[in-house]
Amino acid sequence: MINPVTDEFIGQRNQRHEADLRSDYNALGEKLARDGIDIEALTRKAQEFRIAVPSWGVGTGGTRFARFPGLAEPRHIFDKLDDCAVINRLCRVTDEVSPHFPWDVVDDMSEVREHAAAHGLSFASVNSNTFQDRDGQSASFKFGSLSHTDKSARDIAVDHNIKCIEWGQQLGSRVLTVWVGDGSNLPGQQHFTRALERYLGSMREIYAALPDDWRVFIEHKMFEPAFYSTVIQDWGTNVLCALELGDKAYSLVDLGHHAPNVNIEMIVARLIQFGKLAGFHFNDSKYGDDDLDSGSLHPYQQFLIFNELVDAEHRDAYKVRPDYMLDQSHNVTDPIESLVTSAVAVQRSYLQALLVDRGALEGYQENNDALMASETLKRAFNTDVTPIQKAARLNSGGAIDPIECYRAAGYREALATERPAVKGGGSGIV
Ligand SMILES: [Mn+2]
Repeated sequence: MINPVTDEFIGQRNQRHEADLRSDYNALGEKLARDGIDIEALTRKAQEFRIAVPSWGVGTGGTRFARFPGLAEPRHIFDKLDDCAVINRLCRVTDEVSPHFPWDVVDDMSEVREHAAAHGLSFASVNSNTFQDRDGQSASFKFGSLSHTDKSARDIAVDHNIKCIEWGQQLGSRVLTVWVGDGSNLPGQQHFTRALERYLGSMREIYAALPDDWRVFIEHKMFEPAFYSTVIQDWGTNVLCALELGDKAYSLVDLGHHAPNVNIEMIVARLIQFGKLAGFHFNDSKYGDDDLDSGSLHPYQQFLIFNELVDAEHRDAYKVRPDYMLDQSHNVTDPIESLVTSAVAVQRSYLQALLVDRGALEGYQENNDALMASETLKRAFNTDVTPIQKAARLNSGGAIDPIECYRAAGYREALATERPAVKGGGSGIV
Protein backbone atom coordinates (compact mmCIF):
# COMPACT_ATOMS: atom_id res chain seq x y z
CA MET A 1 0.00 0.00 0.00
CA ILE A 2 0.98 3.63 -0.43
CA ASN A 3 1.43 5.48 2.83
CA PRO A 4 2.73 9.05 2.74
CA VAL A 5 2.53 9.37 6.55
CA THR A 6 6.10 8.16 7.11
CA ASP A 7 8.35 8.81 10.10
CA GLU A 8 10.50 10.96 7.82
CA PHE A 9 7.52 13.05 6.73
CA ILE A 10 6.42 13.54 10.34
CA GLY A 11 9.95 14.59 11.27
CA GLN A 12 10.02 17.17 8.47
CA ARG A 13 6.68 18.68 9.51
CA ASN A 14 7.75 18.77 13.15
CA GLN A 15 10.68 21.03 12.30
CA ARG A 16 8.21 23.86 11.59
CA HIS A 17 6.84 23.69 15.13
CA GLU A 18 9.78 22.78 17.33
CA ALA A 19 10.94 26.30 18.26
CA ASP A 20 7.42 27.40 19.28
CA LEU A 21 6.95 24.19 21.24
CA ARG A 22 10.22 24.66 23.12
CA SER A 23 9.19 28.15 24.15
CA ASP A 24 5.65 27.10 25.25
CA TYR A 25 6.99 24.03 27.05
CA ASN A 26 9.58 26.02 28.99
CA ALA A 27 6.98 28.63 30.01
CA LEU A 28 4.59 25.93 31.25
CA GLY A 29 7.45 24.12 32.97
CA GLU A 30 8.31 27.27 34.96
CA LYS A 31 4.67 27.78 35.93
CA LEU A 32 4.25 24.17 37.09
CA ALA A 33 7.58 24.25 38.95
CA ARG A 34 6.17 27.03 41.16
CA ASP A 35 3.61 24.45 42.34
CA GLY A 36 6.30 21.83 42.80
CA ILE A 37 5.26 19.89 39.69
CA ASP A 38 7.95 18.42 37.43
CA ILE A 39 6.94 18.87 33.78
CA GLU A 40 9.36 16.16 32.66
CA ALA A 41 7.62 13.59 34.90
CA LEU A 42 4.27 14.63 33.43
CA THR A 43 5.66 14.31 29.91
CA ARG A 44 6.77 10.77 30.69
CA LYS A 45 3.24 10.00 31.96
CA ALA A 46 1.84 11.42 28.72
CA GLN A 47 4.13 9.14 26.73
CA GLU A 48 3.09 6.10 28.77
CA PHE A 49 -0.64 6.80 28.34
CA ARG A 50 -2.47 4.34 26.05
CA ILE A 51 -5.96 4.16 24.58
CA ALA A 52 -7.18 1.53 22.12
CA VAL A 53 -8.99 2.35 18.89
CA PRO A 54 -11.96 0.31 17.66
CA SER A 55 -11.53 -1.34 14.25
CA TRP A 56 -15.04 -0.18 13.30
CA GLY A 57 -14.20 3.43 14.17
CA VAL A 58 -11.99 3.93 11.11
CA GLY A 59 -14.92 3.38 8.73
CA THR A 60 -17.26 6.29 8.05
CA GLY A 61 -20.39 5.85 10.17
CA GLY A 62 -23.97 6.51 9.31
CA THR A 63 -27.25 7.35 10.96
CA ARG A 64 -30.62 5.61 10.79
CA PHE A 65 -31.27 7.82 7.74
CA ALA A 66 -28.22 7.65 5.53
CA ARG A 67 -24.54 7.01 5.22
CA PHE A 68 -22.26 9.16 3.12
CA PRO A 69 -19.04 7.31 2.23
CA GLY A 70 -15.76 9.15 2.65
CA LEU A 71 -12.72 9.09 0.38
CA ALA A 72 -10.62 5.90 0.43
CA GLU A 73 -12.52 4.12 3.19
CA PRO A 74 -11.04 0.86 4.51
CA ARG A 75 -12.48 -2.24 2.78
CA HIS A 76 -11.52 -4.93 5.30
CA ILE A 77 -9.59 -5.56 8.49
CA PHE A 78 -6.22 -5.16 6.76
CA ASP A 79 -7.12 -1.67 5.48
CA LYS A 80 -8.55 -0.87 8.92
CA LEU A 81 -5.26 -1.83 10.53
CA ASP A 82 -3.40 0.36 8.02
CA ASP A 83 -5.57 3.31 9.09
CA CYS A 84 -5.11 2.47 12.78
CA ALA A 85 -1.36 2.46 12.18
CA VAL A 86 -1.55 5.97 10.73
CA ILE A 87 -3.47 7.13 13.81
CA ASN A 88 -0.82 5.67 16.10
CA ARG A 89 2.05 6.99 14.03
CA LEU A 90 0.64 10.51 14.39
CA CYS A 91 -0.30 10.47 18.10
CA ARG A 92 1.76 7.51 19.50
CA VAL A 93 -0.77 6.53 22.18
CA THR A 94 -3.00 4.12 20.22
CA ASP A 95 -0.94 1.00 19.57
CA GLU A 96 -3.85 -1.34 20.40
CA VAL A 97 -6.85 -2.14 18.21
CA SER A 98 -10.14 -3.62 19.39
CA PRO A 99 -11.69 -5.86 16.70
CA HIS A 100 -15.37 -6.65 16.14
CA PHE A 101 -16.54 -10.12 15.10
CA PRO A 102 -17.71 -11.28 12.65
CA TRP A 103 -16.92 -8.02 10.84
CA ASP A 104 -13.16 -8.56 11.19
CA VAL A 105 -13.01 -12.34 10.73
CA VAL A 106 -10.86 -13.78 7.93
CA ASP A 107 -10.02 -17.41 7.13
CA ASP A 108 -6.55 -17.23 8.62
CA MET A 109 -6.52 -14.95 11.65
CA SER A 110 -2.74 -15.28 11.96
CA GLU A 111 -2.53 -13.02 8.89
CA VAL A 112 -4.41 -10.35 10.82
CA ARG A 113 -2.06 -10.67 13.77
CA GLU A 114 0.99 -10.49 11.50
CA HIS A 115 -0.35 -7.49 9.60
CA ALA A 116 -0.92 -5.68 12.90
CA ALA A 117 2.50 -6.65 14.26
CA ALA A 118 4.19 -5.31 11.12
CA HIS A 119 2.64 -1.94 12.02
CA GLY A 120 3.66 -2.24 15.69
CA LEU A 121 0.03 -2.82 16.67
CA SER A 122 -1.48 -5.42 18.99
CA PHE A 123 -5.04 -6.29 20.02
CA ALA A 124 -7.16 -5.09 22.91
CA SER A 125 -10.54 -6.64 23.81
CA VAL A 126 -12.51 -8.53 21.16
CA ASN A 127 -16.15 -7.53 20.67
CA SER A 128 -18.93 -9.96 19.80
CA ASN A 129 -21.76 -8.93 17.52
CA THR A 130 -25.11 -10.61 18.12
CA PHE A 131 -27.24 -7.65 17.11
CA GLN A 132 -27.53 -8.69 13.47
CA ASP A 133 -28.12 -11.98 11.66
CA ARG A 134 -25.53 -13.67 9.47
CA ASP A 135 -26.52 -14.92 6.02
CA GLY A 136 -28.42 -18.20 6.38
CA GLN A 137 -28.56 -18.08 10.19
CA SER A 138 -30.98 -20.80 11.35
CA ALA A 139 -32.62 -18.75 14.14
CA SER A 140 -32.89 -14.93 13.99
CA PHE A 141 -31.71 -12.35 16.52
CA LYS A 142 -34.68 -10.12 15.65
CA PHE A 143 -36.14 -10.65 19.14
CA GLY A 144 -32.86 -10.95 21.00
CA SER A 145 -29.71 -13.04 21.19
CA LEU A 146 -28.30 -14.17 24.55
CA SER A 147 -31.72 -13.56 26.16
CA HIS A 148 -33.91 -14.81 23.29
CA THR A 149 -36.99 -16.87 24.25
CA ASP A 150 -35.90 -19.47 21.66
CA LYS A 151 -33.04 -21.62 22.94
CA SER A 152 -31.71 -22.26 19.45
CA ALA A 153 -31.18 -18.50 18.95
CA ARG A 154 -29.47 -18.29 22.36
CA ASP A 155 -27.22 -21.21 21.42
CA ILE A 156 -26.12 -19.45 18.22
CA ALA A 157 -25.29 -16.33 20.24
CA VAL A 158 -23.37 -18.31 22.87
CA ASP A 159 -21.43 -20.20 20.18
CA HIS A 160 -20.53 -16.94 18.46
CA ASN A 161 -19.14 -15.49 21.70
CA ILE A 162 -17.07 -18.63 22.27
CA LYS A 163 -15.75 -18.35 18.70
CA CYS A 164 -14.86 -14.71 19.47
CA ILE A 165 -12.70 -15.94 22.35
CA GLU A 166 -10.95 -18.38 20.00
CA TRP A 167 -10.34 -15.69 17.36
CA GLY A 168 -9.17 -13.38 20.14
CA GLN A 169 -6.69 -16.00 21.36
CA GLN A 170 -5.25 -16.17 17.85
CA LEU A 171 -4.79 -12.39 17.96
CA GLY A 172 -3.24 -12.32 21.44
CA SER A 173 -6.20 -10.65 23.11
CA ARG A 174 -7.27 -11.53 26.65
CA VAL A 175 -10.65 -9.82 27.00
CA LEU A 176 -14.10 -10.45 25.52
CA THR A 177 -16.51 -7.50 25.57
CA VAL A 178 -20.18 -8.46 25.37
CA TRP A 179 -22.81 -5.94 24.45
CA VAL A 180 -26.27 -7.19 23.48
CA GLY A 181 -28.95 -5.16 21.76
CA ASP A 182 -31.60 -7.36 23.41
CA GLY A 183 -34.67 -5.61 24.75
CA SER A 184 -38.21 -4.66 23.87
CA ASN A 185 -40.14 -1.94 22.10
CA LEU A 186 -43.51 -2.22 23.83
CA PRO A 187 -44.49 -2.47 27.50
CA GLY A 188 -45.47 -6.04 28.23
CA GLN A 189 -43.52 -7.42 25.27
CA GLN A 190 -40.86 -9.01 27.46
CA HIS A 191 -40.85 -10.43 30.97
CA PHE A 192 -38.02 -8.47 32.62
CA THR A 193 -36.98 -11.16 35.06
CA ARG A 194 -37.20 -14.13 32.71
CA ALA A 195 -35.24 -12.22 30.02
CA LEU A 196 -32.42 -11.47 32.47
CA GLU A 197 -32.41 -15.07 33.71
CA ARG A 198 -32.00 -16.26 30.12
CA TYR A 199 -29.18 -13.72 29.59
CA LEU A 200 -27.40 -14.93 32.72
CA GLY A 201 -27.80 -18.54 31.64
CA SER A 202 -26.13 -17.76 28.32
CA MET A 203 -23.40 -15.67 29.94
CA ARG A 204 -22.58 -18.50 32.36
CA GLU A 205 -21.84 -20.72 29.35
CA ILE A 206 -19.59 -18.05 27.83
CA TYR A 207 -17.91 -17.41 31.18
CA ALA A 208 -17.16 -21.13 31.52
CA ALA A 209 -15.37 -21.03 28.15
CA LEU A 210 -13.01 -18.20 29.20
CA PRO A 211 -9.36 -19.25 29.37
CA ASP A 212 -7.70 -18.79 32.80
CA ASP A 213 -6.03 -15.51 31.90
CA TRP A 214 -9.09 -14.01 30.19
CA ARG A 215 -11.76 -11.61 31.50
CA VAL A 216 -15.20 -10.72 30.20
CA PHE A 217 -16.43 -7.13 30.11
CA ILE A 218 -20.17 -6.50 30.25
CA GLU A 219 -21.37 -3.36 28.46
CA HIS A 220 -24.70 -1.81 29.35
CA LYS A 221 -26.76 0.57 27.22
CA MET A 222 -29.93 2.36 28.22
CA PHE A 223 -31.68 2.10 24.86
CA GLU A 224 -31.19 1.44 21.14
CA PRO A 225 -31.84 -0.64 19.17
CA ALA A 226 -34.66 -1.49 21.62
CA PHE A 227 -36.55 1.65 22.58
CA TYR A 228 -38.70 0.65 25.55
CA SER A 229 -36.37 -1.57 27.59
CA THR A 230 -33.00 -3.22 27.22
CA VAL A 231 -31.88 -6.30 29.12
CA ILE A 232 -28.59 -4.78 30.38
CA GLN A 233 -29.86 -1.22 30.63
CA ASP A 234 -27.65 0.42 33.23
CA TRP A 235 -24.62 0.05 35.48
CA GLY A 236 -26.74 -1.43 38.25
CA THR A 237 -27.90 -4.41 36.20
CA ASN A 238 -24.41 -4.60 34.71
CA VAL A 239 -22.60 -4.91 38.04
CA LEU A 240 -25.22 -7.31 39.42
CA CYS A 241 -24.55 -9.61 36.46
CA ALA A 242 -20.77 -9.21 36.86
CA LEU A 243 -21.08 -10.15 40.56
CA GLU A 244 -23.31 -13.08 39.67
CA LEU A 245 -20.87 -14.43 37.06
CA GLY A 246 -17.66 -14.26 39.09
CA ASP A 247 -14.18 -12.76 39.42
CA LYS A 248 -13.44 -12.70 35.70
CA ALA A 249 -16.49 -10.52 34.93
CA TYR A 250 -16.23 -6.73 35.01
CA SER A 251 -18.49 -3.78 34.16
CA LEU A 252 -17.60 -1.58 31.21
CA VAL A 253 -18.57 2.09 31.11
CA ASP A 254 -19.44 3.52 27.69
CA LEU A 255 -19.89 7.24 28.30
CA GLY A 256 -22.78 7.54 25.84
CA HIS A 257 -24.81 4.67 27.31
CA HIS A 258 -26.37 6.51 30.25
CA ALA A 259 -29.38 8.76 30.65
CA PRO A 260 -28.56 12.46 30.04
CA ASN A 261 -27.02 14.22 33.08
CA VAL A 262 -26.18 11.01 34.93
CA ASN A 263 -23.18 11.43 37.26
CA ILE A 264 -20.86 9.04 35.42
CA GLU A 265 -17.79 9.89 37.50
CA MET A 266 -19.65 8.68 40.58
CA ILE A 267 -20.53 5.38 38.87
CA VAL A 268 -16.81 5.04 38.11
CA ALA A 269 -15.95 5.60 41.78
CA ARG A 270 -18.45 2.94 42.87
CA LEU A 271 -17.16 0.37 40.38
CA ILE A 272 -13.58 1.02 41.51
CA GLN A 273 -14.61 0.68 45.18
CA PHE A 274 -16.04 -2.77 44.58
CA GLY A 275 -13.30 -3.95 42.21
CA LYS A 276 -15.56 -4.25 39.18
CA LEU A 277 -14.45 -1.47 36.81
CA ALA A 278 -13.55 -3.06 33.46
CA GLY A 279 -12.68 0.10 31.62
CA PHE A 280 -14.19 2.57 29.20
CA HIS A 281 -15.58 3.21 25.81
CA PHE A 282 -14.89 6.92 25.45
CA ASN A 283 -17.12 9.16 23.36
CA ASP A 284 -19.26 12.23 23.97
CA SER A 285 -23.00 12.69 23.85
CA LYS A 286 -25.57 15.48 23.78
CA TYR A 287 -29.01 13.81 23.71
CA GLY A 288 -29.30 10.05 23.40
CA ASP A 289 -26.33 9.36 21.17
CA ASP A 290 -23.06 7.61 21.95
CA ASP A 291 -21.03 8.66 18.98
CA LEU A 292 -19.68 12.21 19.28
CA ASP A 293 -15.93 12.80 19.52
CA SER A 294 -14.50 12.37 23.02
CA GLY A 295 -14.23 15.61 24.93
CA SER A 296 -15.91 17.60 22.16
CA LEU A 297 -18.87 18.58 24.33
CA HIS A 298 -18.25 17.69 28.00
CA PRO A 299 -14.51 17.97 28.61
CA TYR A 300 -15.12 18.76 32.31
CA GLN A 301 -17.07 15.53 32.77
CA GLN A 302 -14.25 13.62 31.10
CA PHE A 303 -11.78 15.34 33.44
CA LEU A 304 -13.91 14.45 36.49
CA ILE A 305 -13.88 10.80 35.41
CA PHE A 306 -10.09 10.91 35.19
CA ASN A 307 -10.00 12.62 38.56
CA GLU A 308 -11.54 9.45 39.99
CA LEU A 309 -9.13 7.24 38.03
CA VAL A 310 -6.03 9.16 39.12
CA ASP A 311 -7.34 9.23 42.68
CA ALA A 312 -7.64 5.43 42.55
CA GLU A 313 -4.08 5.17 41.16
CA HIS A 314 -2.93 7.37 44.02
CA ARG A 315 -4.61 5.15 46.61
CA ASP A 316 -3.38 2.01 44.85
CA ALA A 317 -7.02 0.97 44.69
CA TYR A 318 -6.94 -1.14 41.53
CA LYS A 319 -6.81 -4.91 41.45
CA VAL A 320 -6.60 -4.62 37.67
CA ARG A 321 -6.06 -1.36 35.80
CA PRO A 322 -9.05 -0.34 33.64
CA ASP A 323 -8.80 -0.56 29.84
CA TYR A 324 -9.29 2.61 27.83
CA MET A 325 -10.81 2.55 24.38
CA LEU A 326 -12.50 4.99 22.02
CA ASP A 327 -15.96 4.04 20.75
CA GLN A 328 -17.39 6.68 18.44
CA SER A 329 -18.94 6.93 15.01
CA HIS A 330 -17.83 9.56 12.53
CA ASN A 331 -20.42 10.73 10.03
CA VAL A 332 -19.14 14.16 9.04
CA THR A 333 -15.40 13.99 9.74
CA ASP A 334 -12.49 11.92 8.49
CA PRO A 335 -12.44 9.06 11.04
CA ILE A 336 -8.64 9.16 11.26
CA GLU A 337 -8.76 12.84 12.22
CA SER A 338 -11.54 12.29 14.76
CA LEU A 339 -9.78 9.34 16.38
CA VAL A 340 -6.49 11.23 16.61
CA THR A 341 -8.08 14.31 18.19
CA SER A 342 -10.19 12.13 20.51
CA ALA A 343 -7.18 10.13 21.73
CA VAL A 344 -5.45 13.46 22.39
CA ALA A 345 -8.56 14.77 24.20
CA VAL A 346 -8.69 11.75 26.54
CA GLN A 347 -4.95 11.98 27.19
CA ARG A 348 -5.51 15.67 28.05
CA SER A 349 -8.12 14.78 30.69
CA TYR A 350 -5.68 12.31 32.23
CA LEU A 351 -2.88 14.89 32.41
CA GLN A 352 -5.19 17.53 33.87
CA ALA A 353 -6.29 15.02 36.53
CA LEU A 354 -2.62 14.39 37.38
CA LEU A 355 -2.33 18.12 38.17
CA VAL A 356 -4.95 18.00 40.94
CA ASP A 357 -3.41 18.83 44.32
CA ARG A 358 -4.72 15.70 46.08
CA GLY A 359 -3.46 16.67 49.54
CA ALA A 360 -5.17 20.05 49.37
CA LEU A 361 -8.36 18.52 47.97
CA GLU A 362 -8.56 16.00 50.80
CA GLY A 363 -8.06 18.78 53.35
CA TYR A 364 -10.89 20.84 51.84
CA GLN A 365 -13.13 17.76 51.78
CA GLU A 366 -12.39 16.93 55.43
CA ASN A 367 -13.07 20.54 56.46
CA ASN A 368 -16.18 20.83 54.28
CA ASP A 369 -14.74 23.75 52.31
CA ALA A 370 -16.94 23.14 49.28
CA LEU A 371 -15.80 26.18 47.33
CA MET A 372 -12.07 25.53 47.63
CA ALA A 373 -12.52 21.82 46.90
CA SER A 374 -14.21 22.77 43.65
CA GLU A 375 -11.58 25.43 42.90
CA THR A 376 -8.83 22.84 43.38
CA LEU A 377 -10.34 20.74 40.59
CA LYS A 378 -10.98 23.80 38.38
CA ARG A 379 -7.39 24.95 38.72
CA ALA A 380 -6.13 21.64 37.35
CA PHE A 381 -8.77 21.53 34.61
CA ASN A 382 -7.99 25.09 33.50
CA THR A 383 -4.29 24.35 32.96
CA ASP A 384 -3.45 24.07 29.28
CA VAL A 385 -1.37 20.90 29.04
CA THR A 386 -1.07 21.06 25.23
CA PRO A 387 2.72 21.71 25.27
CA ILE A 388 3.20 18.54 27.36
CA GLN A 389 1.18 16.51 24.86
CA LYS A 390 3.09 17.96 21.91
CA ALA A 391 6.44 17.28 23.58
CA ALA A 392 5.33 13.73 24.43
CA ARG A 393 4.45 13.10 20.78
CA LEU A 394 7.73 14.60 19.58
CA ASN A 395 9.71 12.43 22.03
CA SER A 396 7.84 9.32 20.87
CA GLY A 397 8.26 10.03 17.16
CA GLY A 398 4.74 11.38 16.60
CA ALA A 399 3.54 14.64 15.11
CA ILE A 400 3.59 17.88 17.07
CA ASP A 401 0.51 18.96 15.10
CA PRO A 402 -1.01 15.64 13.98
CA ILE A 403 -3.94 16.99 11.96
CA GLU A 404 -1.80 19.47 10.06
CA CYS A 405 0.73 16.73 9.36
CA TYR A 406 -1.95 14.23 8.25
CA ARG A 407 -3.58 16.71 5.89
CA ALA A 408 -0.25 17.76 4.41
CA ALA A 409 0.61 14.09 3.74
CA GLY A 410 -2.49 13.53 1.57
CA TYR A 411 -3.13 9.99 2.83
CA ARG A 412 -6.69 9.64 1.52
CA GLU A 413 -5.84 11.09 -1.87
CA ALA A 414 -2.93 8.67 -2.21
CA LEU A 415 -5.24 5.70 -1.53
CA ALA A 416 -8.27 6.82 -3.55
CA THR A 417 -7.63 4.47 -6.49
CA GLU A 418 -6.70 1.48 -4.35
CA ARG A 419 -9.83 1.88 -2.21
CA PRO A 420 -12.84 2.77 -4.37
CA ALA A 421 -16.04 4.04 -2.68
CA VAL A 422 -18.56 1.41 -1.55
CA LYS A 423 -22.08 1.83 -0.30
CA GLY A 424 -23.48 0.32 2.91
CA GLY A 425 -21.37 -1.42 5.54
CA GLY A 426 -21.57 -1.43 9.30
CA SER A 427 -22.41 1.91 10.84
CA GLY A 428 -20.52 1.15 14.04
CA ILE A 429 -23.15 2.36 16.49
CA VAL A 430 -22.41 0.07 19.42
MN1 LIG B 1 -19.47 0.88 23.33
